[in-house]
This record gives sequence, C-alpha cells and structure tokens, in this order.
Amino acid sequence: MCGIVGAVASRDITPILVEGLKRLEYRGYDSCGVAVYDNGSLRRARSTERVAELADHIAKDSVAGFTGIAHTRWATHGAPATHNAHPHFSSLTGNEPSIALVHNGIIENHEELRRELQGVGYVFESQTDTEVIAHLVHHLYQGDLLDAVQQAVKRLHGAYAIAVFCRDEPHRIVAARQGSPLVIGRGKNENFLASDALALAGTTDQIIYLEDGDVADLQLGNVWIMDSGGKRIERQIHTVHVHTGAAELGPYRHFMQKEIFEQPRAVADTLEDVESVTPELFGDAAYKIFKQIDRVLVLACGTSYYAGLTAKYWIESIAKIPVSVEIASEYRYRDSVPNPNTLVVTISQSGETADTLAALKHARSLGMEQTLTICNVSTSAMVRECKLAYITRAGVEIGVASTKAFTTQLTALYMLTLALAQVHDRITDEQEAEQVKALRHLPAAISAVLALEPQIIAWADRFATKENALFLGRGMHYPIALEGALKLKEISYIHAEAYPAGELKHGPLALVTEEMPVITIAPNDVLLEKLKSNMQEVRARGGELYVFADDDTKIVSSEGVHVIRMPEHYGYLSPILHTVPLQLLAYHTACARGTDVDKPRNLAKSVTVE
Ligand code: HGA
Repeated sequence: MCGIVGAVASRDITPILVEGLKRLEYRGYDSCGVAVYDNGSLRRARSTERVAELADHIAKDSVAGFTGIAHTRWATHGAPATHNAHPHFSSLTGNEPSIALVHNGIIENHEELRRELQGVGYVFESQTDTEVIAHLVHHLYQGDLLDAVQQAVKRLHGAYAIAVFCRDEPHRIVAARQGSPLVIGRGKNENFLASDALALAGTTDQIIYLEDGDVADLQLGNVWIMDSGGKRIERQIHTVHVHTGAAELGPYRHFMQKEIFEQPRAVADTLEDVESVTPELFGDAAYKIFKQIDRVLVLACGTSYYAGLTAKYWIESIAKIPVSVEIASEYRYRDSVPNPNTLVVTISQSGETADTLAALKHARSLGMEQTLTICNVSTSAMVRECKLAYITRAGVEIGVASTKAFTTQLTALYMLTLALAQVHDRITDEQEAEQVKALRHLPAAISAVLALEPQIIAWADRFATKENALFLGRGMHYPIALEGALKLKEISYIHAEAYPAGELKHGPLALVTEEMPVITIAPNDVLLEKLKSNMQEVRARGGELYVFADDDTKIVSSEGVHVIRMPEHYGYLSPILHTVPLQLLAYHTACARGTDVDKPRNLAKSVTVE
C-alpha cells in the first residue's frame, strides 16, 4: 500500500528517496511522486507509471535537492491520475508553492475541510482527501512549520501518516502519525523518515517508531518528538537490521512462484529451534496467560482470516478450547459479548494491517487484555502492541497474493494449538512428540507436493478459459478451499467461490453445468465418504471435477473426474499440504491468462488504510 520516504540532509537526497520507493514498490501502488527543495523553490516529479519511470523523469529534469519527500500512492479518494499523485503542494493563487505534503491514510472530514478552505481562497487541483491537509497546513502557517502541523492535525478525523516541508524552512521536515505507520531514521547530521524501516535499509539502521498522536520535527542535526498533548518526549532508538536479500527473482518468473517454492525453507525456518513445543515460544508470560484463558478470539483479514478459521478446527479439536474467528473490519464495529478470560490472537503478515490493529484496540477496550500476535515482521506495530508474539520466518513476501506467509502462519498456529493443549492438559507427552515429529517433517512433505507442478500446469491451461470456478472442502479443509478460491480470484480474475461440500445442495448446486470446474480437496479423513457423495452430486449435473486426492483415498480419474494424487493423508497438518497445489493452480492459471501476477489490479500488499 502507500509508501512514504523523506530526507533532510546536506547532500542530494533524490537517490535515497527513489531507492526507498523502490523498496516499498512491491506493496502495490498506482502512482508515485517526489518533491524536493531546490535553490529557493519546491520542485516535483509525479508519474502514474512505475518508480523506474519516475526516476527517469527525475534524471531528465535534473530534479535534485537536500530536503525532500516521496510517495507511492494506492488511491482511496480520486482516480489514479498524475494530478492526484502525491506530493501535494499548497500556495495561495498566483504564488509559488510553499508547502509540500505526502499522506498515507484517509481523512474522513475532508469534505467539510475542503469547503472551509475553498471559502478562504484555496483552489484544489486534485480529488484527494490529502490535498486538504496541505492547504490546511499552509493556511495555519505563520513562520513555524511544527506549530502549523500541530494545529492542523487537531482538525483531522481519520487515519494519517504525513510528512510536510516548507520552502521558507528548507532544512526541516515535520511528520505526524495517527493510525498509519511512520518511522524516523537517524543519521549523522542528516535524518530520514519512512512508512517502513525497509525503505531506509542501506541508509540507516537507527530507527525510531512513532506512536499514534506523535508529531516529529526533523532537522539536520536532531529530531524532536512531541506527543499528542504537545509535550516533548523521548522515543527509543532501535537498531534494525532489515533483511533485504530476498528481492532477487533467481530462476523464477514471478515472486509469487518463487515464494511458493520457498515454502519448505520458510516453514523449516519458522520451526527452527523448536525441539519441543513450550508456551515460552510465544513469550515469557505465555504459560501464565495460557493457563488463565478459557477461550480464544482470532482477529484477522483476508488470507490471515482463513489461517484463523483453520486454527479454530485445530484448537477446538486438540486443545478443547472454544474459538471464535472474526473478520477484523467487521468486529471493530459490531456489538459483541466480551469475556476477560479470552486470548485475543491477531494474525497479520505485515503486522501493520490497519483493520486488524483497530480490532485489537477494540478488543482491549472491551477489557480483553491477553493478546498474542502471529506476525512475519518482528518490528511491526502488531508485535509492539501485543503481550505475546510468534514471529513467522517467511522472509519478505513480495507477491501481493500471500503464499509462504499463510503456510508459516498455519505452522505457528499449530504450535499454538499444541502449547494450549499442553497447558490445559489435553495432550499426552507421546501425542505431543508425535505431532512435533510431523511438524518437523512438513518441509519435506511440502517439497513432495511442489513436485506436482507439471500436472497442475496442464490443468491451469484449461482453467484459463473459464470465468467461474467452485472450490469444495470439508471440515478443516473448508478454510483451505476458501483460500484456494481467494488466490484464484486475486491473481487470475476468475470469479471463484468456496463452499463446504455439504452445503452444495443448499444453493450453489444451481450453478453447476459442464462449464463449471469444481475443484475438490479430498483428504483421506473421516468425511471422505460424505465428500464422495457430494462429488457424485456434481457429476450428476454435468459438472467437471478437479480433485486433489490423498493417495490413500483411492479416488481415480474417470469421465469428468480429473485427479491429481497427493501424498498419503497428513493428519491434522493436511490443510497445509493441500494449500500448496491450490496456490500453484492459481499461479499458473494467472500466467496462462497473462495477468500481472505479482501486482494484481486494484490490490496492495500490507493494507494500511481502513
Ligand atoms: N487517501 C489518500 C492516500 C491513500 C493511501 O494511503 N493509500 O494507501 C489518497 O487517496 O491519495
């Protein structure tokens, strides 16, 4: 999603800004821009193409300066067009621009502010909510940018991370955050800011995480931070080593393909050091917290939500603790019945998902203080906000459609299941040792499934001509069917829906014709015979079945029934194995349709707006 980079230095900072935007590029954006202070004027370059094209404009027009801000935009208000791209400038009509501003987030009272500012003479050039902040700061400016920004943010409703600079104070950037991430990078006689420390990798590893309500004043030699009450505060400086080596494609065609094939390594790394499952893997206080809770509430969005749904089957079956799983964006706005003995589990790849962070805060405001996150970024807001954490070691995930983050989340959630079962005496030592052995074999089992790729490519070529698909699963494989359908939608733009197979006859069977491919997850579990009946229901209506069947199910190909044989049933961990062929099917179908696999239309990675 949107990225921000800023720098105040005594050297040309455009290369730092461009490099920072490049590092954030994988998150998805529709336009980008840079503004710098150059010899008494504000200069700007903006583009609706990629950052590489923006860099060409910068070079061609010799845009350079020692103070500047840059942005990748994922439009929320106003079309993805150059005039809506950030940075936005402000001046009164006829004057040279004197304020430049970038923003992540959404200003909810933008219409009211727009009318007010138009009333005092400001002319708007964009349809964005962001431009009101630029004009508001300009309107309030009386020689001190910090003072103007502090006054301006008091008028804003909604979520924002902003960075602003002013022609009249060229060695200064003022930044503020409320609900959207923002970090400060400290250098020697130069300072930086970004929406993620990743953007500053290679420039500085001395990072300060701003908190909600903070306003920061960046100058050459120092950074001052004020809290929401305007009081000067010290925030800790962290030394952050951001792993950046993953951005190479190697022999793969897309990052998504690379990330699918990285799963044996990602799962093995996530399991590293785990000889036996102990609560302490989740934090020092985990034993005490796990002991005192008697329910679990999972809060997540998208693919992470499906990981939570899978965990519900595991935790209720093995640890015998009731679990509810809520879509974060819904939970935060509905009336629910809180229980203080709840373990609140948030799941987020980036740890910055705005909806999940807000849902977490909501749960806490309802008196549920025992919080744990499953997250891929150890320095994220989610990890800082939760009492307990398990950091998955998927590595940087570039493809917008999540793959290795999902399977590593599942791995961590299975360990959570075992830890809860252990603390609540629901599992014997022998059973636990057996499960840990199965976990440790998981990377090898995933590798065996990856070897099915050639067969899946043959299916994908046929899927590429379809416009609809149905996914069926039962029990703990139903969330995997949901994830398979989501993957296909996200990157191939084929309309796909998932159902628990027993639900077919209650409605979706009406959609089944010879034109409807029905992808079926067929593990050899207690529901197998029931699933076979559901498959017959599809065949009887002419629907064509594409079945991922465990070897020991003995399901064989026949007319209208295509089978790819999976390894033998993998017990509780089977959902993880069955995820992999669905990822490959979505990936190769998208390739056959020629879509932009790593950056699907309208989507962004790390969804930091509501
Ligand atoms: N609302 C602003 C910024 C959008 C954003 O933060 N996207 O991630 C706009 O539409 O320009």
